[in-house]
Parts: sequence; C-alpha cells; structure tokens
Amino acid sequence: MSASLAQAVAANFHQHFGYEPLLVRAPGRVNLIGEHTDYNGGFVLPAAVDKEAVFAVGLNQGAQIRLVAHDLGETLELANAAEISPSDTHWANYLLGVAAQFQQRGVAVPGFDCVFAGTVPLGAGMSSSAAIECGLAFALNRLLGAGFETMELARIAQLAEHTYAGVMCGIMDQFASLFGRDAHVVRLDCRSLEYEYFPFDTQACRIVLCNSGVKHSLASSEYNTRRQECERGVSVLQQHHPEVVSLRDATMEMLEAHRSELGGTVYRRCAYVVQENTRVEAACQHLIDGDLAAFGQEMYGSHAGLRDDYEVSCAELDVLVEAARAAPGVFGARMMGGGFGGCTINLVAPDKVDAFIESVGKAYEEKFGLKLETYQTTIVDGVGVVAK
Ligand code: GAF
Repeated sequence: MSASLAQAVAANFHQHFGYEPLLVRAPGRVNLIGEHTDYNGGFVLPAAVDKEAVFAVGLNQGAQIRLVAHDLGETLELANAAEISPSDTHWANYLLGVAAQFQQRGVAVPGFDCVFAGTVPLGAGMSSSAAIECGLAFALNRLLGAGFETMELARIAQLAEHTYAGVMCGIMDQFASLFGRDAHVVRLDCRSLEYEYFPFDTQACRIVLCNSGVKHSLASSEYNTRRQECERGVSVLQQHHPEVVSLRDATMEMLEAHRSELGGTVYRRCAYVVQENTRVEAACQHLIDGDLAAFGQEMYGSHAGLRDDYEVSCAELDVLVEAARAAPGVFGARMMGGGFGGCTINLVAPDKVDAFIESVGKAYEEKFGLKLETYQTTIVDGVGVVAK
C-alpha cells in the first residue's frame, strides 16, 4: 500500500475534522477465472491486489455524516445519520449503502466522518466499488463494536451495491477484498461460501492487466439482464428437474434436453455458466499441478464463452486477448470482471513482461489509436487496519 496516500488521507481528515481517525486499507481484486458464476451459486478464483482504497474514519459525537472524496476534492454532508437515503452524489452511495445495511441489522449508526482515496482504476473491472464498500464496512464494524464476522461484512457490502448502486452483483468482489491473502488466490464456492487458498507466486508468473480504457454505459443494465436470463434458465429447468436451485446444479445434458424451451439466448447464457464452473475446477487442478500452460488454456476458453455465449465482451477486449495470444511468454488471457470494457487479465512469464506489453500495446494502438495502460499487480492481504 502507498504509505504516502495513507498519510495524505490522514492529513486531510485532520484538516477537516481535527481528531484522530481509524485508518483502513481495502484492496481491489483480480479474478483469474470464474466470471459471472458467483450469482449462479458457482465458483470463482479471485485475489486481492495492490490497487487499494484508503480510509480515515471516525465517530464525530454528533448526528452528521461527513464524507470527503479526497481524489475528487468533493464533500457530502448529511444532517442526520438516522435518516440515510440514496444520494444524487454517485460515489457517496457506496458509503451510505453500507451505513444503511448496519442500520438494517439493528446497529444504530451515529454521526461519522470519512475521508477516502484510492488507486483502484475506476471502470477497469477491478472492483473499486467493492473496495470502497468493504473498507467502510470494516471501519464501522470496528468503531461501532458491531461484531459482524468478515463474511457478514462481505454481505453488507454486496447489499449496499444492490440497494444503493442498483447493481445486482454476486459476492465475489466483496469477498475478495475482505478475504484476500498475500501471495494466494482463493477459490470460493459462492453457494456454500466455503473457500480454499492456493499459493500463487507473482514472481514466477506475473499478473498483467491491460486496461482497454472502455467504460460501457450499459454495463450495469446488461449485468442485471444477464442475471435475469440465468434466473429464467433456472425456472425452465426446475419444471423438469426440481433439484436445480441455481445454474450450479445444471448440466449440459439438461440444457440440451430443454434447449427449445429455454430459447437460444437463455440456452447460451446457461451453457456458458455451466462450462465456466467446470473450467474453474479444472483450472484449480492445473494450479495444484503447477501447469500454467493448461491453466492458461482454461482462461482462453473462459474468454471465448464470455464473448460468444454470454456476450459481455467488446471489440477492444477481444483484440487485447488475441494480441496476448500472439505475444511472447503468455500462458493465458481473458477479459475480467463484469465486461463491456475494463481490463483483460494476462498471465505472463516474468522475463517476457516487457516484450508482452510492447507487443500488445502496439497491436492496440494500431487497431484503435489508443495508448494502452497496463498494471503489473501483486497479490496482497484483504482489508485491514493501516499500521501506523
Ligand atoms: C462484477 C460483479 F460485481 C461480480 O459479482 C461478478 O459477477 C463479476 O462482475 C463477474 O464475474 O464484478
């Protein structure tokens, strides 16, 4: 974490509010494989990374909520913490939604102050919003002595996104931000919420993100539509297979048998999810076997499914993945996150990173006239207090 960013946030808090805050850091995430599976009760394989949000938070002994977005130089004040409601100020909703979730769980939220800043690129599919939600949830839990367990904080953050940001996200991003572990990826079963850590050495295999720079305005509405299409698939299958509670329980055989009833679009959405769950399980085995080449093939398969069947990719992401495939030293590549823009994730041999960036950057500039932004990420611990 950037010590200077934490210092700047702390200094800003002192300047605004004049007392000592709790300092918290909350990372964004990458996801190696398992996309759009979380809200289908399936598997994901994310990790928390060194692009983080930093918070200074304190209770102000009054009733006001005072929020400062350090990077934007914007503030928002609410007269009464007991009367929280969604705001017209977009960024504030991620914070207010969290406070509202505490209240919903019977925790009285008194006046508090919060200054936050971050290095998670916005709209890059690295979950800047989850980082913001999780950081405040962690801080309020501490300051209020609410005693929520970490998984409950993930749910609080997820529901904040549902209710105050209007995105019906799964739990992956919030889970990854809170449960990340240094030098490990974590496989989460999004139904049982059981999880398992796998060592991942970014010195031996670099995680390079290529930011398409595309921020699709339809991303959240299309995301919610995909979720509805999956629910539609489940309701069709349930009529024949009552044991199907989510697409996690579906098989390709079931989908084939009821293909016409599902209809072309819903069939393809469901097929993608069923196949992606299988890929995550296979990918974890490849990780255990130390077979990065085989792991990478699962990533390419994931991208093809997201592009052709789930239809959440875009031309820029497709070009980045194809350019990666042609570049030296690449084990695998795919679009990452909700889609319609944001980043691709690439696993690259350490000695080939510079050549990879040059080659993909050149292809991207040639095709779209855009300068490619890339990030080499390392895997870090999940949300925690910033050591003083
Ligand atoms: C977004 C959502 F927030 C996640 O819950 C997940 O569904 C992801 O898109 C796609 O895998 O990041």
